[in-house]
Amino acid sequence: MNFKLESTDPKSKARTGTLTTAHGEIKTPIFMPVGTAGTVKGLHQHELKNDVKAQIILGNTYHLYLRPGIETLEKAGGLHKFMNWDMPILTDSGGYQVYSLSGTRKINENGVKFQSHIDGSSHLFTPEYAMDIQRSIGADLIMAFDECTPYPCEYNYARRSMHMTHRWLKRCVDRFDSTTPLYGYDQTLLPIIQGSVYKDLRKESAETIASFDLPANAIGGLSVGEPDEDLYEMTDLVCDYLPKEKPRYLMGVGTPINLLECIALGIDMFDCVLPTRNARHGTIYTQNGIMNVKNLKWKDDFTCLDENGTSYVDSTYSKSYVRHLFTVNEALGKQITSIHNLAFYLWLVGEARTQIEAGTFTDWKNKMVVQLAQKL
Ligand code: PRF
Repeated sequence: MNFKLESTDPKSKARTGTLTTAHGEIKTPIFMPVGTAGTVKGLHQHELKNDVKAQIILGNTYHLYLRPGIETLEKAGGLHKFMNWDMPILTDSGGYQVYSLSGTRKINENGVKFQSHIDGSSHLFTPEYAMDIQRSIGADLIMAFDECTPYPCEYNYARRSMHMTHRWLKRCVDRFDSTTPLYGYDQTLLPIIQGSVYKDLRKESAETIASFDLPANAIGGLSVGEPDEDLYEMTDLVCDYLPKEKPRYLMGVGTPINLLECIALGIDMFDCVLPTRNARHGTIYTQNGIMNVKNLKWKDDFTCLDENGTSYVDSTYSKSYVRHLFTVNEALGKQITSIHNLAFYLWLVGEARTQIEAGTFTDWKNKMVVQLAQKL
């Protein structure tokens, strides 16, 4: 992996760059659609590529390990081949899904023992095993095994957990360095900063993670229920301790407004289930605000779904028709809104990039943030 910083905004810490992986280039800032179980729910790979204009997608170790399982993934020749996606992939380590999905789980220094949310079977993830599984999946970018603390979180728990995440990182690096990729192309390991909403812990974690000198850095433990002010304050704080010439990935963030504010703080990469999850519930994001397509208000509105939309679904289908599809619970409704929301997120980060390059990002961002907060 290689990252080239290209331009910086004069009035904020926003930047643009190009990240090069074995499966192609990623122009930053970028949003990564979430494809948990080897699919971005409801979308064909060709729609992701041509309509959404995704440059990289995310997969989850936890889900792929449970189903189809690492044996099948290895036989397929890795996740890229299995799902027929030849562009970059990043996998999360399971260090988050285990906490948010599995029922009973036991965390200790060795790792996390958990029960599958599918059949209740028992499993153990250790930092070493999380590396081995991600070698089998074969993503271009893979994540260290961490503990994402909940919110709120007591100071002493957050401190102890953060130190364990740092020790786990050392074990991840050792395992990663002593193994080789299975499919003939390079993989890159990203470490994760924790520390909850405590400034001294965030500073210590950012300094520790930076000292590992890996090619890119990630920020975890945010967007877990804390106020937006805390999200921005912690993001701003840790970015000051991270090297400028390496990409920064803010995990699990967020709303369109969160993306713009965090781009302004120096973040290069994002992922979040919001655009796809909300799409399936009929909520779409537009430049003029948030809209619930199920609302009675749209019953006989035959204007196109989004007049400023960048994807073909926006001009092809009317608000009335999409509302109808949700009313009768047809799958096409969710597919249309999912394509719309992802295309909107990719447009948003692409436009942010254009504005940063033009030196006009901050004024544009401030205007967009007001528009995005409206309800249609
Ligand atoms: N750790 C990991 N994955 C994550 C997070 C984290 O802290 C978050 C935080 N919102 C999202 N995804 N491994």
